[in-house]
Amino acid sequence: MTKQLVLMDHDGGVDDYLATMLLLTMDGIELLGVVVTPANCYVQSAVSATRKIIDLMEFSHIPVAESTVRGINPFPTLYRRDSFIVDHLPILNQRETITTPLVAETGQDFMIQVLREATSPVTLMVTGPLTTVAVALDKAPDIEAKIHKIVWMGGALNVAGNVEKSLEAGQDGSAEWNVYWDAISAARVWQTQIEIIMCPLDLTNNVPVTSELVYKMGRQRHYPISDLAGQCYALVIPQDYYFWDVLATAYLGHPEFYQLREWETEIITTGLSQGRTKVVPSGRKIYAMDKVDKEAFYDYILQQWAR
Ligand SMILES: [Ca+2]
Repeated sequence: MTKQLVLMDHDGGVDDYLATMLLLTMDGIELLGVVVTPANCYVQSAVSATRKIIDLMEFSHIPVAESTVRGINPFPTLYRRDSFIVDHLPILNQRETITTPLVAETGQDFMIQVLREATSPVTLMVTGPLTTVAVALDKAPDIEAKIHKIVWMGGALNVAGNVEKSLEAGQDGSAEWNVYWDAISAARVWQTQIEIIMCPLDLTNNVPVTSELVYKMGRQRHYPISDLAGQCYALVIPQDYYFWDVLATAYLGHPEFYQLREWETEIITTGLSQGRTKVVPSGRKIYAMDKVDKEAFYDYILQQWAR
């Protein structure tokens, strides 16, 4: 069986590390590298934590690259500091040195290089804003042909966004954070012919991180990866936390757990709805993950992290 080529682009939130940890357990995937987009994190910490996780999981040949793109609306500091905490977790600091390479090029240049050199089209697994992808496409339009599809956690189609409604900030509450950070770049990707399969808040709102599940991760205590996953979720369980990036990423391992639905959409880039993924007639066709077999998903992640 030939493996599915994947390049991951995450933005350093707690959920992003867990998505990376899940991707690394998938047998049918060949992970070509991990790009860190400086959005829901402090990027030095996020790059460091990512490399330590890859070391811990014994895949230290997989390169990590730091994207230097910029967004428009910064993520809240409260979320971004999680990257600093994760980078300090004891289980990630049992070794003095990091083996997983940090490439010299920027994340956007690394993305171009990986796609150009790939022997067949590559799936982009994006769990943060689409800015690095958009910048890479602007710099090297030829790479579009090398992108098999984009699987993306982002957007809110027929539910409210997760950016708080605020007159002061000029936001009506319809935007999802990964779009809102840089809606112009999301709109840029929307202009391509690339197949987009998104995991919107419409679905993730139904898949919470529950205490019961975090306790179950703890009971798999002989497995360091399950222990790390439980520690990461323990950090964020006081917030209303959902399987965002992890739910999107699990699609690569088990697409049959999901039902997709096609929508016609546009990205709103200005005004009070800046960052909204709006359903409009004759808009850009995308697939959204519409339903998921929750029990199968919960069982899957517990099983994959039992190592
Ligand atoms: Ca993320």
